[in-house]
Amino acid sequence: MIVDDVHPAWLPEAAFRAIGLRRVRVDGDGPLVETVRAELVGAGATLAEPADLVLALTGSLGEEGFAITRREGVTVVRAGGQAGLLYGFFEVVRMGEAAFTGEWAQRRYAPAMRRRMLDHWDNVDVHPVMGQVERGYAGGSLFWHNGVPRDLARVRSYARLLASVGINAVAINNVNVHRTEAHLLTDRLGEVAAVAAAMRPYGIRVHLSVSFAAPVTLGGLATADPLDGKVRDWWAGTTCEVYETIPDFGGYVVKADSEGQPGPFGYGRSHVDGANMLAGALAPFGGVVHWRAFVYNHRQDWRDRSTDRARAAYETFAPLDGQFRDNVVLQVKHGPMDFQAREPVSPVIAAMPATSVAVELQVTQEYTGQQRHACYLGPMWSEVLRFPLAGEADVATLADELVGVSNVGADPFWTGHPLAQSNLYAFGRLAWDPAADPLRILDEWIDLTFGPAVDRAALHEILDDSWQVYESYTAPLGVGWMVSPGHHYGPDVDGYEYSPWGTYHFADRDGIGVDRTRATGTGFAGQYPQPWSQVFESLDRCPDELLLFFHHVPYGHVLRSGSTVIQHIYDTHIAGAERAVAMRAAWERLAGQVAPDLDERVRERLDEQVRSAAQWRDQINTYFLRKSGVPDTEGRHIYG
Ligand code: BDP
Repeated sequence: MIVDDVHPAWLPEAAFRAIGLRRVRVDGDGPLVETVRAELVGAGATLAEPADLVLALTGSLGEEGFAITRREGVTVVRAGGQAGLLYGFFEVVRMGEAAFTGEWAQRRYAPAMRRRMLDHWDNVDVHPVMGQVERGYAGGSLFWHNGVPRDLARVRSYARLLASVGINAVAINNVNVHRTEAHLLTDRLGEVAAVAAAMRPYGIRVHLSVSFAAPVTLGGLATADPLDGKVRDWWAGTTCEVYETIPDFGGYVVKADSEGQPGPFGYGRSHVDGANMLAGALAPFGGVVHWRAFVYNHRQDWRDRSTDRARAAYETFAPLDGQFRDNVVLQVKHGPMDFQAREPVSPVIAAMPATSVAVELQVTQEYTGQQRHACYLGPMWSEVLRFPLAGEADVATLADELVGVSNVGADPFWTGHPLAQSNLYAFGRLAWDPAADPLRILDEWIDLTFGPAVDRAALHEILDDSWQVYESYTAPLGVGWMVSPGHHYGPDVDGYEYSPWGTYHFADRDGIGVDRTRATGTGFAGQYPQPWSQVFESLDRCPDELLLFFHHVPYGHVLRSGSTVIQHIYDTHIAGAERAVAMRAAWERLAGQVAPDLDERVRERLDEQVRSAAQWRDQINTYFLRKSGVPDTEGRHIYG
């Protein structure tokens, strides 16, 4: 076990107590099997007979699957591959004493998604605007400090945490590839190799974000045109060197033609041309390219239906289905806009049946309180993954992979807000099993992190519906945005209203919302398969929580809940801010049950959440009182 100065997260020594008391046997060889042996010894277990716990490489359970059974007083974990054995070991950790109690028939486990990946938006240098980690709320980068690599002990501990929840891939640098970071592909490749070496014992493959313009900026060529022979040769040669240095390198992540990043459009080529060219360079080595679908015009004005940002990804990619090489994975954000607290599921996920699709979630809380607000995202992700987007097929079935933007940094608690560790945990667990109940996952996390004696009810009271609480005091009914431009923290109702980013609420004195219907609006609703196209199109059938995403309505419009839009805004914002106060009070009940430094950190964050929620309430309610002129039916004081 690795001991360093950071919080052990969900793997404190106590979590290994049951295993530490046992005699164990490990059958099999290989580097990950060695990791399992080292873990067992580190936990205090003895490698001796007769064993209480046997972990064996055998059978045909796939590379990552495993089975656990207990008969005649012996717990047996069987796995087909080394990674499966490692995951089986961590399952025994999660089970605790229950793994060694009673007798039970075989239980089989296998991941639903073949790749369960975290993307870091880390920079090597401290970027003048975005800082060390773009949208990072957990201190500096895990990998670099002031432009140079950090000590890798931390990275190894991180890999261990990730493996314990089944994550098997990490992209280590920002999708916006700045000048210094571009060099990770070539002359700074040694730094990538060092990170890969630290993560390898835990079965995690390292991927790299690359710039589409690299042949020009790094290779000195005159063009990065994907159909140019010299460009193709450059990528082939460069990729070959990458694999000579890192034989198990995962592949490239590419943000192209998006928010200022270069891409194939710059050369009059399509995204198939661009992605397939990189895929061709990676294919001989078994690598993949994660090609992001986050492509839209961020310098637009709202002229007509064609400029709706929500439509952009589908318009660019749906016509290309079936044309990508096998080792291209189209990486699609879960919603059509950009990680708002509430969005409909992206229709692109159903539009690419002949393409590998990764659904991208944002574990880092850019738009959900920036790890200053407690906001457990498991329920949101579960809703996304279980959404029956195409007939019987839900999003988890349509997706081949799950990718999350990491919320981890150099912070001693890993995630800034210690309770945000639950999001990292839930991401891994849901990627493994998207049908898992997010509140059970939370319970598991509480148990491992805080031990069985903690006041679980208090933690559940704070976290269970914290996503809905956050939603209730921020932008209403799916309309999104209303955050301060640039850093995206705190309210600014019109901050993005008159800007070129395609992010509007269209509130005026009569009503609010974006008309995305086919009948009178942008037509975005028409990108969905049935029945969703009709459901979203219909004012009566559209779910309340997405109403303003799809419709522009008067303030007096009556929701399915029976309330009017304006009254809903007042009620939810007042109730949401009250809930933030109640969350803080619930934490008080944990006094003395958690470590003082963690307690202090959480208190400081909850104070800020209470302040910020009140600010949101006051600004949103005042804004809509002034715009609409409609008073609160309860006669409550609305600030301003
Ligand atoms: C947005 C972030 C921006 C990222 C972008 C992306 O504000 O910093 O670069 O997503 O996903 O949410 O590429």
